[in-house]
Amino acid sequence: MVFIAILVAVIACGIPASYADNYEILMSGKAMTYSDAETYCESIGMTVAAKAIRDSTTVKAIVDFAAVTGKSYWVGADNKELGGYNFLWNDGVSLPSDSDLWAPGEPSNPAGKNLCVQLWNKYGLLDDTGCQKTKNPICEKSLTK
Ligand SMILES: [Ca+2]
Repeated sequence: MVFIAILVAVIACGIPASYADNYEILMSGKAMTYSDAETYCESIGMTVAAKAIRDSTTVKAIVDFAAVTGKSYWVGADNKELGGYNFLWNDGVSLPSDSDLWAPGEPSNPAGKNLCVQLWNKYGLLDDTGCQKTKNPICEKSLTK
Protein backbone atom coordinates (compact mmCIF):
# COMPACT_ATOMS: atom_id res chain seq x y z
CA MET A 1 0.00 0.00 0.00
CA VAL A 2 1.31 3.38 -0.97
CA PHE A 3 0.95 6.05 1.64
CA ILE A 4 0.34 9.54 0.41
CA ALA A 5 -0.57 12.42 2.60
CA ILE A 6 -1.24 15.50 0.56
CA LEU A 7 -1.12 18.84 2.26
CA VAL A 8 -0.70 21.50 -0.34
CA ALA A 9 0.88 24.84 0.37
CA VAL A 10 -1.00 27.60 -1.33
CA ILE A 11 1.10 30.59 -0.46
CA ALA A 12 -1.44 33.22 -1.42
CA CYS A 13 -4.01 31.64 0.85
CA GLY A 14 -1.61 30.68 3.60
CA ILE A 15 -2.71 27.08 3.53
CA PRO A 16 0.19 24.73 4.33
CA ALA A 17 1.93 22.30 2.80
CA SER A 18 2.16 19.27 0.55
CA TYR A 19 3.88 15.95 1.13
CA ALA A 20 3.89 12.64 -0.62
CA ASP A 21 5.82 9.64 0.66
CA ASN A 22 8.90 10.23 -1.49
CA TYR A 23 8.55 13.92 -2.21
CA GLU A 24 7.74 17.13 -0.49
CA ILE A 25 5.57 19.07 -2.91
CA LEU A 26 4.64 22.72 -2.79
CA MET A 27 2.08 24.07 -5.23
CA SER A 28 2.33 27.82 -4.97
CA GLY A 29 -0.74 30.03 -5.17
CA LYS A 30 1.30 32.78 -6.86
CA ALA A 31 1.62 32.94 -10.66
CA MET A 32 4.99 33.89 -12.13
CA THR A 33 7.22 33.35 -15.19
CA TYR A 34 9.10 30.08 -15.56
CA SER A 35 12.39 31.75 -14.70
CA ASP A 36 10.88 33.26 -11.57
CA ALA A 37 9.41 29.86 -10.69
CA GLU A 38 12.91 28.34 -10.82
CA THR A 39 14.21 31.12 -8.59
CA TYR A 40 11.28 30.78 -6.21
CA CYS A 41 11.62 27.02 -5.76
CA GLU A 42 15.39 27.34 -5.25
CA SER A 43 14.83 30.07 -2.65
CA ILE A 44 12.98 27.57 -0.48
CA GLY A 45 15.45 24.73 -1.03
CA MET A 46 13.40 23.00 -3.71
CA THR A 47 13.37 22.69 -7.52
CA VAL A 48 10.54 22.97 -10.03
CA ALA A 49 8.88 19.55 -9.99
CA ALA A 50 10.28 16.95 -12.38
CA LYS A 51 10.86 13.63 -10.59
CA ALA A 52 7.47 13.89 -8.89
CA ILE A 53 5.77 14.46 -12.25
CA ARG A 54 7.38 11.30 -13.62
CA ASP A 55 6.20 9.36 -10.56
CA SER A 56 2.77 7.99 -11.48
CA THR A 57 1.44 8.00 -7.92
CA THR A 58 2.66 11.45 -7.02
CA VAL A 59 1.58 13.07 -10.26
CA LYS A 60 -1.94 11.77 -9.76
CA ALA A 61 -2.13 13.53 -6.40
CA ILE A 62 -0.73 16.71 -7.96
CA VAL A 63 -3.22 16.59 -10.84
CA ASP A 64 -6.08 15.98 -8.42
CA PHE A 65 -5.09 19.04 -6.40
CA ALA A 66 -4.64 21.15 -9.53
CA ALA A 67 -8.17 20.20 -10.55
CA VAL A 68 -9.39 21.66 -7.26
CA THR A 69 -7.52 24.95 -7.68
CA GLY A 70 -8.31 25.19 -11.40
CA LYS A 71 -4.83 26.63 -12.01
CA SER A 72 -2.17 25.69 -14.54
CA TYR A 73 1.26 25.04 -13.04
CA TRP A 74 4.85 25.11 -14.23
CA VAL A 75 6.66 21.80 -14.13
CA GLY A 76 10.45 21.57 -14.41
CA ALA A 77 10.91 20.90 -18.12
CA ASP A 78 11.75 22.98 -21.21
CA ASN A 79 13.44 22.80 -24.61
CA LYS A 80 15.67 25.82 -24.03
CA GLU A 81 18.87 23.83 -24.33
CA LEU A 82 18.21 21.75 -27.43
CA GLY A 83 15.17 23.38 -29.08
CA GLY A 84 12.48 21.72 -31.14
CA TYR A 85 10.88 18.63 -29.69
CA ASN A 86 13.89 18.00 -27.44
CA PHE A 87 12.35 18.68 -24.08
CA LEU A 88 14.40 17.89 -21.02
CA TRP A 89 13.41 17.66 -17.40
CA ASN A 90 15.52 19.94 -15.23
CA ASP A 91 17.42 16.92 -13.89
CA GLY A 92 18.60 16.12 -17.42
CA VAL A 93 16.14 13.33 -18.18
CA SER A 94 14.51 13.42 -21.62
CA LEU A 95 10.81 14.23 -21.89
CA PRO A 96 9.95 12.51 -25.20
CA SER A 97 7.30 14.13 -27.38
CA ASP A 98 5.39 10.81 -27.43
CA SER A 99 5.19 10.65 -23.62
CA ASP A 100 1.75 9.87 -22.22
CA LEU A 101 2.19 12.90 -19.97
CA TRP A 102 1.48 15.33 -22.85
CA ALA A 103 -2.01 16.68 -23.48
CA PRO A 104 -3.63 15.79 -26.82
CA GLY A 105 -1.76 17.49 -29.69
CA GLU A 106 1.11 18.59 -27.47
CA PRO A 107 3.93 19.51 -27.67
CA SER A 108 2.48 21.86 -30.29
CA ASN A 109 5.10 24.50 -30.98
CA PRO A 110 8.52 22.92 -31.45
CA ALA A 111 9.76 25.81 -33.60
CA GLY A 112 9.67 28.15 -30.64
CA LYS A 113 13.04 29.00 -29.14
CA ASN A 114 11.94 29.27 -25.54
CA LEU A 115 9.29 26.82 -24.54
CA CYS A 116 8.56 25.71 -21.04
CA VAL A 117 6.18 23.03 -19.86
CA GLN A 118 3.01 23.57 -17.90
CA LEU A 119 0.62 21.17 -16.24
CA TRP A 120 -2.37 22.45 -18.20
CA ASN A 121 -5.58 22.77 -16.23
CA LYS A 122 -7.63 21.99 -19.35
CA TYR A 123 -6.45 18.38 -19.40
CA GLY A 124 -4.40 17.75 -16.27
CA LEU A 125 -1.59 16.94 -18.71
CA LEU A 126 1.51 18.67 -20.05
CA ASP A 127 1.67 21.46 -22.63
CA ASP A 128 4.58 23.45 -24.06
CA THR A 129 4.02 27.18 -23.77
CA GLY A 130 5.89 30.47 -23.60
CA CYS A 131 8.26 30.74 -20.66
CA GLN A 132 7.24 34.35 -20.07
CA LYS A 133 3.64 33.41 -19.33
CA THR A 134 2.74 33.35 -15.68
CA LYS A 135 1.78 30.04 -14.09
CA ASN A 136 1.92 28.79 -10.53
CA PRO A 137 5.05 26.82 -9.66
CA ILE A 138 5.06 23.25 -8.44
CA CYS A 139 8.20 22.84 -6.32
CA GLU A 140 9.58 19.49 -5.20
CA LYS A 141 12.15 18.16 -2.81
CA SER A 142 13.03 14.49 -2.95
CA LEU A 143 12.96 12.87 0.48
CA THR A 144 14.68 9.65 -0.64
CA LYS A 145 18.18 10.94 -1.40
CA1 LIG B 1 1.60 23.92 -26.66
